[in-house]
Amino acid sequence: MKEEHMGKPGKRKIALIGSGNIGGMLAFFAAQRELGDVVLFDIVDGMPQGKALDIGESAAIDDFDIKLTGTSNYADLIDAKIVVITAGVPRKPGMSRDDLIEINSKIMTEVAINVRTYCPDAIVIVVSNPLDAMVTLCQRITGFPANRVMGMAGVLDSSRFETFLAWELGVSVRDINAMVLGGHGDTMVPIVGTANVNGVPVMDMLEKKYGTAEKAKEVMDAIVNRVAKAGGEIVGLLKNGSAFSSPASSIIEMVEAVLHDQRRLLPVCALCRGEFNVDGYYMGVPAVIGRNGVERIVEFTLNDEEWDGLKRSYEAVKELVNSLPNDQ
Ligand code: TXD
Repeated sequence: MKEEHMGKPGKRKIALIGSGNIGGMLAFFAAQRELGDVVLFDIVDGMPQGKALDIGESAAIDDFDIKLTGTSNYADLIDAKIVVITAGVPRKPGMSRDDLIEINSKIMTEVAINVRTYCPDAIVIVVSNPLDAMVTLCQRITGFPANRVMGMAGVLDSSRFETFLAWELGVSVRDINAMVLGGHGDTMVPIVGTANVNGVPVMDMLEKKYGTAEKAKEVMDAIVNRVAKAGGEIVGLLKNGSAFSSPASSIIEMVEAVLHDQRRLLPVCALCRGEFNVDGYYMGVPAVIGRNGVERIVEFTLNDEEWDGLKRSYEAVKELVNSLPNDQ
């Protein structure tokens, strides 16, 4: 069954594989921004069709004019310009992202084979957890050049970091610039040294607020710790699923960077070939994102603590990726 909701045909196609919480939200955001025609894919019969219809029925109010399709047939994704993969199982309370590796590897394998067949020229953004392993698997199976396969995690983790900093400092989140690098797991590395409020170092502001460098560091350590556990905090509250609004916003930022060739400098999960001393593995690093996907990875100077953190995170990513089931 295929449900097509007509708008102006012939726009570029955005394929969303997985139409659950994140996929549905993504379709809505993409439609509202008229980023292209949206195809929602899922294996659950009727669900992607229902979501396509529901979102399509808001077009008259929200004033967008694109084609939305819901399907369980991979052939409907043919020649998509960009593919976002959220297919998989989310965490339940108490689970780590890594606990999902076995089940989500099976799903990713099936998805990647179909992406290779039906969307051979697409830029692919992987979202399913455990992120670093799922991106690796997707790139291996599709055989696409690494610049066309990347993962979303850093944009979300950085947004969480910026939000907590804004709350702590009592300033607009708009003025905060901060990045989280490394793997998308407990070892992720919020980069403190370069975190700033419109150029003013965050640590200077914390020191002014609390009087001593020690107390400022204590406060920052608590924020860093909350960032690393922020996904789990939401899983614990929702009890039945994981974060989906902020992940969808984060993905849209990357999709727009690609479709509009914006050359945004974003923290994304990209294949490193020596950058940050990471060789042959996917990990969260700053990269310029444009029409070719990952245009280039940007290295910069880290302090000793950040280097140590990144090294630890790299070890964890290696262990995770090397544990990918062999039969995939
Ligand atoms: O920062 C990040 N990268 C993340 C990742 C932030 C939040 C959530 N993150 C992960 O994204 C999460 O751990 C999951 O692995 C994915 C998707 O999260 P979502 O919240 O959207 O999960 P849902 O609502 O369960 O949706 C997943 C959908 C669901 O509708 C299934 O029917 C579908 O995936 N699914 C499949 N689709 C296509 N093909 C296959 N084989 C398949 N199996 C399940």
